[in-house]
Amino acid sequence: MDLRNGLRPLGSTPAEFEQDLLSNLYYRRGTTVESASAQDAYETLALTVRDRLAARRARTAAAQYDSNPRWVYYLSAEYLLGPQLDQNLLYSGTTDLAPAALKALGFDPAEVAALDVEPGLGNGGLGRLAACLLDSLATMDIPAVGYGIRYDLGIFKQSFENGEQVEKPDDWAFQGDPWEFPAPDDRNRVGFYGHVGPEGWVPGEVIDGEPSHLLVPGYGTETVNFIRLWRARATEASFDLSRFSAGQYAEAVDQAVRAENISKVLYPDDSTESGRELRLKQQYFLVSCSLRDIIRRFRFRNHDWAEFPAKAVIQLNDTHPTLAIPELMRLLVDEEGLDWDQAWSIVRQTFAYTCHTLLPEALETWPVAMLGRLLPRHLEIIYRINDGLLGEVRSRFPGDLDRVRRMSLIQEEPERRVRMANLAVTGTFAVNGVAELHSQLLTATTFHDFATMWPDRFRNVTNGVSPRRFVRLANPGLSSLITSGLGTDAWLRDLSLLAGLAPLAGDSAFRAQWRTEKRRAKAALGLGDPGALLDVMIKRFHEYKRQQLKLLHIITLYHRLKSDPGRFGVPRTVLFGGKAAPAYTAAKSIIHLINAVAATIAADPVTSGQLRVVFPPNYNVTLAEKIIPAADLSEQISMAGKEASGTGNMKLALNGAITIGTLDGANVEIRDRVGGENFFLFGLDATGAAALRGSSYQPRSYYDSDPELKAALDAVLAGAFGGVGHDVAQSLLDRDEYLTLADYRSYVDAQDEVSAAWQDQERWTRMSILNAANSGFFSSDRTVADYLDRIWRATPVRP
Ligand code: C3B
Repeated sequence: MDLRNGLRPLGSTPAEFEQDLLSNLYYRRGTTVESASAQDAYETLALTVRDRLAARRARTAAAQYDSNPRWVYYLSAEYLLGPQLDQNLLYSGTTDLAPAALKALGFDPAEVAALDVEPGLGNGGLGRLAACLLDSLATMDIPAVGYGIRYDLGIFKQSFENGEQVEKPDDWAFQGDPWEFPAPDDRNRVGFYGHVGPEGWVPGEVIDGEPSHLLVPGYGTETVNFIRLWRARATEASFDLSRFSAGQYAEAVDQAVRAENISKVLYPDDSTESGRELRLKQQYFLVSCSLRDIIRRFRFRNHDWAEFPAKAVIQLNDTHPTLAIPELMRLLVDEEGLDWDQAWSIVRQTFAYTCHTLLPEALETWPVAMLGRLLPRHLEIIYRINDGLLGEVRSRFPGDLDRVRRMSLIQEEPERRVRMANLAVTGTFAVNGVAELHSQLLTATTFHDFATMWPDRFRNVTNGVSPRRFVRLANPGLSSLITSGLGTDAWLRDLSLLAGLAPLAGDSAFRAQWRTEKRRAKAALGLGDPGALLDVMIKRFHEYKRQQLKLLHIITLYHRLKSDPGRFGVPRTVLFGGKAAPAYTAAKSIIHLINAVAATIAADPVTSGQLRVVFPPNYNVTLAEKIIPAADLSEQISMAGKEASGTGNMKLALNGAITIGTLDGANVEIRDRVGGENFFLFGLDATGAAALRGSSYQPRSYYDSDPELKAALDAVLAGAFGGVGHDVAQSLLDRDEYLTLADYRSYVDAQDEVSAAWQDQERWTRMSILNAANSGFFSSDRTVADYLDRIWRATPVRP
C-alpha cells in the first residue's frame, strides 16, 4: 500500500490485469463484455494501462514536490507523439499481459490495437524531436513539463488523386482521446487586442485556455512526467443570448467560434513562413497559458521572484514561443510590480532558445502593425528591449550604423516587422543549433553579429532520437537480436553500448541473422521482392531536401534499364514518404511527378522486378515505424548548408540502413562515427555550395554537358511521364535554387557504388551492422544529457 497517496497497488498478474480491464469496462466505459465494441475494448484497455502510469505519476509528483527542484519547461507549438498504445504498454510492462487479457475476454487484440490513432500535433522533425526529448527527460528522471497546443485538427491526412496530393482534415480525437486527463479547473484567461491606458493593458477580447495532460513515462524507471496541452474555449460572455433569442443563430455564436478557432488547426507549414494573424494568436495563446501555469507551479513552494531562474528553465523550441519573453516581462513588471531591470535579469536567466533552421525564409517576422494591434503592450515592451539592445550595440561598435540596422529587433524595409529570432537571441542566456555544422553556420552567418557581441551565448546540442520508439518498438526483431548479441538489454537506456556490436560484424552467423531481420521487416511492409535493395527517402517535401534529385536518378536508372536490360545490376525498390505544405506549389509538383514516374515504370514490362517506385500516402510516425526497420539505403541528399540536422537519418542508421548523403546537418557526425567506408558521400559541401550559389550558377551548363542528365530532363519536358512535371524540369533548368543539377553526376556515381556494394551481401551486412553499432551517440538520452550539461543544469529526482 502506498500510504502517502492511499493507493491500492495495481495488479501485475494476468488475472489481476483481466480483473482491472473488466472493472474499467463496467464502471468507466459503462458497458459489458457482451455488448462491447472493439472501440469499447480499445478505450478500456487504454484506461487500464493509463491507470498504471497514473499511479507512477502520483509517486513522481510527490517526489518532485518534496525536492522543489529546478524544472525544465519545454515550450513547443508542435509535438509529433506517434501512437500511444504500444509505447504505454511497453513502458508499463504490460506488453504481454494486455493481449492475453483481451483474448480472455473475447476480443481480437490486433483489431483493438488498430484503433489507436496517432495524435498528429506536429509537422515533421521539430515536433518529433520535442517528443523524443520528453521521452528521454522522463527516462532520465528529470522533472520536466512539455507545454503545447491541443489542436482539434492535426497535420492533414494526405491522399493522392491522379497522383496529386489532396489534403483532408485530421479529426484525430473525434472519438475522444482516452490517454488524456482534462483539467478544466486549471483554465487561464488570455487577452488580445484592446489598448494600453494609464491602468495598463485593457484587452478587447478574452478567451480561456483549458489544459489537458498526457502522461509521459520514462523507460526502465518509475518516473512519469507529462505534457500539458491548451485548448481554446470561448468565455460565457461570448455567447450572445439576445441575438440567439432574436433568431440570429450564426451571429449569436460568431464570437465564440472565432475564439475557439485559435486551437482549431495545426498550421501545416514546415520550415516555411505563413504569416497569418491566427498563427500569431496561437503563439501568444500557448505562451500566455503556459507561463501562468509555470508561475502557479513556482508559487507552490517559492515566494521570492529572485529565485525563479533557480526553479525554472524554459526552453523555446524555435521562435514559435518567443512571445514568452515580452509576456514574462509584462507579468513581472505590470502585474508583479518588479522594476524593469530586475525583471529583465530574471527573464534573461530563465529562457534558452533552440534554432532549427538555416533557411532565411523560415525565420519568423511579424508586421509591427499586426503585432501592435493584437498585443499593444507587448509591442511597447519589445521596443523597450530593443532600446536596450541597440544601446549596447552602439556602445560596443560606435558609429557602425549598418550593424545597428542588422541587429535591431525591428526590420524597417520593405515593411516594419518584428524579428522574432533576434528577440529570442536577445532575451535568452543560451542559443543552440541542432548539429555541429548547423551551430557553426549559425554563428558564422545567421547570428554572426550576435555571436560577435555575445560569444558565450552560443552552443551546440546535436539532436537525437528515442531508441525505445525507433528501435525497440519499431523493430522488435532487430531489438531481440541486439539484446542477444550484447547479452543485455541495457542498451535501451545507454545506447553507447551498441558499440559492442562492432566485433559481431565479423561473425558470419550474426550477419546472417541480421539479414534475416531486415528481410522480415521488408516482408512485413509488403513490398514484394525482399531481395531488392530498399532505397528510402522519407521526410517532408521541400526543394532544399531535393526529392527532385532522387527523381532524376530514378529516371536515369529507368533509361539505362530500357537501353540495356541485361546490364542493369541490382533490383531496387525506391520508397518515398512525406507531405508537402498545402500552399507549396513546387513541392506538390514534385509529388505529382514522382507518382507519374512510378506509374510509367510500373506499366513498362521492361522494368518488371528490377525497378519499382512506391509512394504510400500519409507518411506519419506510425508508417515511419514500419518503413525504417525495412530500409537498406537512407537518402539524406539536401543541398549542403540547408538541413539543420535531420533526425530520420539517425533513425535509419540505428536500424542498419546505410546513408547516401551530402555533408549536411547531422550527416557529418553520422559519417564521422560510422566511418567514411560505411557511408556513401557525394556532392558539394556547404562552402562549395555557398560559393557556387554566390557566383553566376548556370544549371544549363550541367544539362548541356551530361548526356544522362539531359536525357532525364528531356524525357520530363517531352511529357514521357503522362505529361506531368514540365514545371519541375523547367524550374531546374532556369533557376535550380538548390543546385540539383550541379550535384547530379556525383550523386549518380555514388549510387553506382551503392549498387556495387549491394552485390556483395556479406560486405553490405557488415556495413549495416557497423552503422547501428556506431550510432549510439544519436540517442536523445545523450541529447538531453548535453542540454543538462550545457544549458539546463537540472538534476534527477527519483520517485
Ligand atoms: C527541422 C529541421 O528541418 C531538421 O533539420 C531538424 O532535424 C529538426 O527540425 C529538428 O531539429 N525543422 C522543422 O521540422 N520545422 C521547422 N519549422 C524548422 C526546422
